[in-house]
Amino acid sequence: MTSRPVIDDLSSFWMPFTANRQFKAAPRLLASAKGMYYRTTDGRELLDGSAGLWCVNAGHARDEIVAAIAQQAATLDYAPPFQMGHPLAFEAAARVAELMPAGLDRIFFTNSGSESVDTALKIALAYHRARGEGQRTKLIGRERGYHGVGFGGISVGGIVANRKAFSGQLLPAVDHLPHTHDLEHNAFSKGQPAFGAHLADDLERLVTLHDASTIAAVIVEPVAGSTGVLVPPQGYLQRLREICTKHGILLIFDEVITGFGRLGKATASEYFGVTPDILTMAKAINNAAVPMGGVAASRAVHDTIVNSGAPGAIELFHGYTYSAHPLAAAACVATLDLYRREGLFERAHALAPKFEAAAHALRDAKHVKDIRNLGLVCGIELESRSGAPGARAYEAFLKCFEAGVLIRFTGDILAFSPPLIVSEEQIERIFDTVRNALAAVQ
Ligand code: PXG
Ligand code: PLP
Repeated sequence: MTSRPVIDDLSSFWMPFTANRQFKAAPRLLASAKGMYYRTTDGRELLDGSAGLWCVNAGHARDEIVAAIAQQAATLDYAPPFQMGHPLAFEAAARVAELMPAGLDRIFFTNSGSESVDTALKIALAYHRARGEGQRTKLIGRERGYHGVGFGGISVGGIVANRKAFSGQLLPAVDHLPHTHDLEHNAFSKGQPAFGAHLADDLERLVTLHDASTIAAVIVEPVAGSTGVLVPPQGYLQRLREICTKHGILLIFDEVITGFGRLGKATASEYFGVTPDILTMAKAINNAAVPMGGVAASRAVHDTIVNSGAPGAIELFHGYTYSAHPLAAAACVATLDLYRREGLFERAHALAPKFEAAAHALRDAKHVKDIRNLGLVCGIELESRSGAPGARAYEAFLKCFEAGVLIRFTGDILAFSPPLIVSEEQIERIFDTVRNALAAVQ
């Protein structure tokens, strides 16, 4: 395979969420990918333990998806989505709707998780306004929540590093629930931790403080991904749902990571048996082959907004140039076909016990403070090195990279979310590599 010469000067590209100076002093560049593996520009093979960035659930460069995109690019490269349409947009929406929890079958397309979150928050406000409750404007997020990087997303999000530089201009009417991470009670939980359902009751406190009549929506990740794989305590999501319903507050599940098989079901909502009013998605919606995201709204939410407009009027003043982009829609339909044909959600479900056992076998590995998992996602939290938070996980990540395994880290937490096509041997290799890496870091 011919590859282009690697450019010497990496300075033009301002890299996202990256230590630019450190990276450019010792770059890690990917040249190609197939199935479970990346290949680096210096020709080394990398086993993908993170599905790219939690998104390539069917494995890389799948022939069916590649062909669908190529054919679409040659047939209809672009179609305006405002007051115009193309058939694949409607097909993709119908196919996504089939996988959503019952009733959430109205799909708005975006190009990323961040856009999905901002779209969902706007839909929540528009819904209450259309019902004549326009004073319901407050949005409730959660500490340690990640909802992308739009101003809406960082406002409801709960990650201080993503907020502090912009803190003077965050959305004004926002409050936060406490996070559910509790190692004192729940360290080394397999699956859902037993302790912490009561933390959902904090929503009642916020309702008492603000009054329900001012609160539009609560947004949470069913399983928090970016802040280090925080699995919800047993009963917690059910409790949140009950409190939202009781007070007429919309519940939004941000399923950008959990959607499309990560937990062994189409959605976390299905996995936990808790149905939100609005659900955000992105990433694995089309195997990350072309940027795409979406928002699933309940019929009630959709119909309230759409039926409130005057005939001929645009009902929701919101949308993106690339909403339902033909290439993204083609990749989406091909991806959902592949998930179904290969039974990849069921495969993830079947592999989960093996994955759990392989992860928890690292309980006695050096530096390990906690291991937590659900479906095909796992977090391993390390003791931080005194005076250098994050350094240990970064060095472990580098050691794994050198040993040919790609993992993800955030702070001092290692995160694992392999493509759903991962084999048992590859699962063993990922965690063996991590064990060795941890033994080798200070
Ligand atoms: N919501 C959730 C729950 C996410 O996980 C987003 C929104 C934003 O999606 P976009 O497509 O705008 O990035 C995400 C994205 C990490 C990591 O380090 C996680 C994400 C993105 C990048 C890095 O774990 N999740
Ligand atoms: N900025 C300008 C000047 C634009 O014209 C547009 C779209 O037409 C946008 C931003 C928004 O771009 P997008 O629709 O791709 O989000």
